[in-house]
Amino acid sequence: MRNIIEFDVMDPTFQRNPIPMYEQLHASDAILLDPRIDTYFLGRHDDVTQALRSPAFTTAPLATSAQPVMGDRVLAQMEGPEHKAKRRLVLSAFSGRQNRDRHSRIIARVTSDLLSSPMRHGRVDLISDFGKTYSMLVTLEVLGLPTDRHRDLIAWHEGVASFITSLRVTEAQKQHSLACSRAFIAYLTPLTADLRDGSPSGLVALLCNPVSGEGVMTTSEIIALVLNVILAAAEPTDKTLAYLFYHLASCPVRLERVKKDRQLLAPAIAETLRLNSPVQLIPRQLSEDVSVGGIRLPAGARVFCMPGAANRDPSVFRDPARFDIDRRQVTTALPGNASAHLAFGAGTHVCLGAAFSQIQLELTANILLDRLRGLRISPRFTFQEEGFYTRGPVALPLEFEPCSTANTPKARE
Ligand code: 2IO
Repeated sequence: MRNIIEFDVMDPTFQRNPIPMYEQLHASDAILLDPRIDTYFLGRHDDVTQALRSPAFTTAPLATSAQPVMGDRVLAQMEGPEHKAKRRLVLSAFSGRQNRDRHSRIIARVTSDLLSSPMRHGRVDLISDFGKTYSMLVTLEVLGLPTDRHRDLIAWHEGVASFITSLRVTEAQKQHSLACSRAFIAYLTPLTADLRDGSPSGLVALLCNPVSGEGVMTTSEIIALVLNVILAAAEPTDKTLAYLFYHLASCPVRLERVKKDRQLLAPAIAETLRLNSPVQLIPRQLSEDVSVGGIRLPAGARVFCMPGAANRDPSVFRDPARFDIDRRQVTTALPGNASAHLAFGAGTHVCLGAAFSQIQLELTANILLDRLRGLRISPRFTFQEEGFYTRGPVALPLEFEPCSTANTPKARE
């Protein structure tokens, strides 16, 4: 019998570690309800799949949680032909041989450049010394935007992202996020205007100069789409990379295995995304009464899908808390290998950057594994995570053999 468990999503114990609550949800086949914010939380794999695939679960909440800081609607808010056309346009900048080659060159160069200083010192914090800058630089270059202001953009990104990913914001936080959003938009606006009649490579140029009859977009539509892609590409990337290296470096046998057989990187990334989904919440709102596992949720109800919980559903993933690169088989008819995870969502709004992120993470992880000899997590470090909407390691200090000149093709400082 399915039931409803009431909980407090703001409870610090839950936010520090949501996994016991996920386990409780699975043990009793429950749906969670936070009566304080009148919102249901789905964490079973089949419930989350149903919600993400059903048009009755609309993306209306984004109008208040994202649009104010994006300046216009994001892709996830669109439906029908408009969604199809714009999604296809953005996707076209990420697919095809030429784009992939260009992206790979960018990713390899940014990774090498950012490694040159850590290589000399034999240490790097994968979040603060590498990941945050790396994810912003790769995103900007792929989009075809200049990188000289990347430090400002990282700060504005944080302000904008915190608005979207906070379940409750104080007035001061809101004002800060809105100020970051204004600064970001003011920075992007003249850049896109300049690109309107040029044709350098990258998504931004493509959005500014649509070739087909898919309609010319207004400036605020273009900026919101660009911001959407910047956020979606930058926010989860450093987190996933750090989780991946945590899972590798914390287990020397596993690290050696992956170093020797790089084919294992793809399943290691999938397993990382399953076990430590960087996006833990996906908001929806019901356009009509819907039954989820026999429980009737009323029209208008707000719902959060919890991919991080669905990815630990024991009816799909055997021994779900275990990091298992060889994960293949299942306990039910569902596929159950790590790629059955819902970290990229599902349905029409499934992450359009999923394939790009796979290439990005694999390429960068390969370079890190090649260059960082004797890789280990710094002793005395205690692993901690933060965030509940987007979640990631607070830090990941790594140590390795310093290397003065070899393998540092371009020392840039
Ligand atoms: C930017 C949470 C970083 C998306 C979002 C308002 C829309 C959408 C997502 C992901 C990741 C972000 N939502 N990407 O969950 O584009």
